[in-house]
Order: sequence, then C-alpha cells, then structure tokens
Amino acid sequence: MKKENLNQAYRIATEQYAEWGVNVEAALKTLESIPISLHCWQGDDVGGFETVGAVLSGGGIQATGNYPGKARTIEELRGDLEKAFSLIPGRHRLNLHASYLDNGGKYVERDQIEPRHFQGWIDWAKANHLGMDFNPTYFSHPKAADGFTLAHADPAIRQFWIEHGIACRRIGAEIGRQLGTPAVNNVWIPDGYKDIPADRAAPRERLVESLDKTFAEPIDPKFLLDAVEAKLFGIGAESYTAGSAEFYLGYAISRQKLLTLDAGHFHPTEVISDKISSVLLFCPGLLLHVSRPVRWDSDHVVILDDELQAIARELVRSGKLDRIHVGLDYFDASINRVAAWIVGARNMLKALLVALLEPTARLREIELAQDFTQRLVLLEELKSLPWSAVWDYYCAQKGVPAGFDWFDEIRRYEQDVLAKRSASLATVEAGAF
Ligand code: RNT
Ligand code: ZN
Repeated sequence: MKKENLNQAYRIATEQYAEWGVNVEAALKTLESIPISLHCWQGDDVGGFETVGAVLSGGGIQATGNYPGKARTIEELRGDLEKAFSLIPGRHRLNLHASYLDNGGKYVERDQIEPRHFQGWIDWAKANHLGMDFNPTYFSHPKAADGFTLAHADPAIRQFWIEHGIACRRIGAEIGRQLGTPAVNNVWIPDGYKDIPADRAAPRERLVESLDKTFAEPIDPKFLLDAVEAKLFGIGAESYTAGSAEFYLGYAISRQKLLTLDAGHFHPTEVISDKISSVLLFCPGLLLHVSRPVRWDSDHVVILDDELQAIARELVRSGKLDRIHVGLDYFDASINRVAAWIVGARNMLKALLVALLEPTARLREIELAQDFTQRLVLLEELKSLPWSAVWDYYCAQKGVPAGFDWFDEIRRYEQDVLAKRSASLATVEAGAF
C-alpha cells in the first residue's frame, strides 16, 4: 500500500474509534509494551542441540511433518529467528528450552548444565534486543522413557530430574540478570499412564515433593519467575496425567507460582479464555502458551480465530498485563517453519490490538444496565471497525511489512537459505521421537 493511503486510512480509523471513545494512540503504546515470547522449538521440530545427528529417544512430545529447511545448528536457528523477528512488529522475547544448549559438541548431561552453556544465547539475545524465557527439558531423554520424570517411583530418577530443574532455575536467573528482565522458567513434565492407573495419588504426592525440592532455593523474582504447566493428556499418557489442571492450580496457588495455561491442554471444548480472570485472582502471575488444538493437543499454528480474540480480550480487560506473560507454543513441521513463527506471532499481536481498541468501559456500563441486546449488537458492530488500518500503520511505524508483503521475504529466504540445507545433517527425523 502507498504510504499516503496508509496514513489516510489510519487517520480515518482513528476518527472512527474516537467516536467510540477509543484512543488509538494509547492502544498502540500498550501494544508496544507487550512482548511475545517466541518458542525456539518451532524452528527445529523440538529437536534441540544436545547431540549432533540424533535426538535422544525417550518420548514425551512429537512434531509431525517433514517440510524441508529445518534448522540443524544453533547458528541456523538463530538466523531463522532473526528473520522471523524482523517481520514481527515490536520488541519481543525468545523462549528457549534447556535442550538448546551450546555444549561445544560434547554431550553434557541434563543435571550438569550451567549458565555458560547458554552464554551464546544470552549474548545473541542482548545483541538483538530480546528478553529471554527458559524451560527445563523433561522429555526426549532415556530417563524420561518410562513416561515418568519428577513423579517417577524410582528416587534416583526423580533426583536426576530435580537436579535438572535446579540447574535450569540457576540458568534462568543468570539469563534474567544479564538481560535485565526476569526469565520465566516454565516446568512442564510428561508424566502419566497410557492406561487406567491403580494409584492416582502416589505420583502426585511424589510430584509435589519433587517440585518443592526443585524450588527450594529462593531466587530474586527480578531475575527469575517460576511457572508450572498442567496438561490433560499426552501421547502415551491418555488415561492419567500426574500434573493435571487441579494439581497445578493447587500447587501454583499454595506456593505462589505462576500458572501456565496452554490452550491445548484441556478438554476439547474447554477454553483458557474463561480461566484467565480466575487464575489472576489467586496466582501472582500467568504464563500463556498460546496454541491451537485441532480435536486434540495438536499444536497447530495460531490463527486469528474466536478463541485467540477471546484470550486477548481477557488479557486486556483484566488490567493486569504486568502480571501476564504471553508465549506461543506450537510446532508445525509441515510448513515453512519461519513463516509459522511469524504468522502466529502477528496473529497474537493483531488479537491484542483488536482487544486494545475495544470501548471496554462502555461495554461494561451497558452490561451493568442489563441492556443485553445492546451489548450483543455492539460487540458485533465492533468486529467491522477498521482495526486493520491501525495494524498496517503500526507495522509501517515499526519498519515491518504491513500486509501480505512479508511473505515475499519468506519466499526469498526459503530460496536463498532454507532450500540449501541438506536433509543429511538434520538433527532428527520428524516424528521419530
Ligand atoms: C507440552 C507442553 C510444553 C511443550 C514445550 C516444548 O505439551 O505444551 O509446553 O510444548 O515445553
Ligand atoms: Zn505448552
């Protein structure tokens, strides 16, 4: 679009929103202040860099698809991330898993990892003006192969994973210290049973104990924030998951940890948008894993659908954005992985923008007056206000292509960079773990 048209469309949109009492400039200021934590694992199908040429077996998580061009090295992943960040307006964050360490080509066991294995990432994040978040990796490892980690019946295996968790908190704190913004360290474990258990209580009792040991060392929240993520089921853990929703809600409230809500971790018709306002009443903070479940926890790329908009509205309406951390969590290996990052992140931002442009106070008044007809009509009317003109303007202001234009850059990147990556160096066969 021509610059003058873009500016004119923005001016008209601003006037239209003003009629509803909405200040567009203020909305853009807030949008600018909300970082999206981009998940490293979309770039290489959750492979990581612990070993060259193979991923440790041991299950827990799985990407499907075999689109060419997957990042095979830390350098390639960083290049892909730089491309993605350059096409997402605003300043954001990188969400890194412990398995993406730089071990210099020599395997380092997970209970032995140290901040120095992540110094390269910290330096890179600093150079790219990114904050960082972190995750212990409790999957794709022989000691996770039984389907249990922190809740394992064997104390030695539990201890191994507790030490991994402790190491990760120290790494997260060092990341937060160096970058000047706390790293959210998110604990998710795959622990569960494929079939009906005889004892549902014992693994949960063990899990509480393991988590308490993991979190025993006090760490300044200026550097690190602990989060725990529940799940309904997983591949191979269809009947029972130790870290269920009730388990972690109770844990997070009683220990004052952040609760992670992953959009794909509940019953298929259950939505996380309705949970946000409750969780914020009782937990010190909230981490979102914005994802798109299709019939199950399929981790499809986030699209601008009703639930994404409902999530964004709840975040904005809460007035507690300072306690909310927005991360993405999906991994589609069947399409261009860099495009997958960009489209999901841009959709998240678009949803937030639409929410920020809502005349919330007016809607609340109407609701309190019990004028439910007007509430419905107005909510529908708002859907066709010209938020896209505001979005285009915001992108231009941030030096990022507005509409479909970013896709040309992706095509070029695919030809110049991704297509030249041979499959032979791939770290993992998609779907093999
Ligand atoms: C798995 C959880 C978890 C992972 C990442 C890779 O079901 O959603 O957040 O996706 O840790
Ligand atoms: Zn998740």
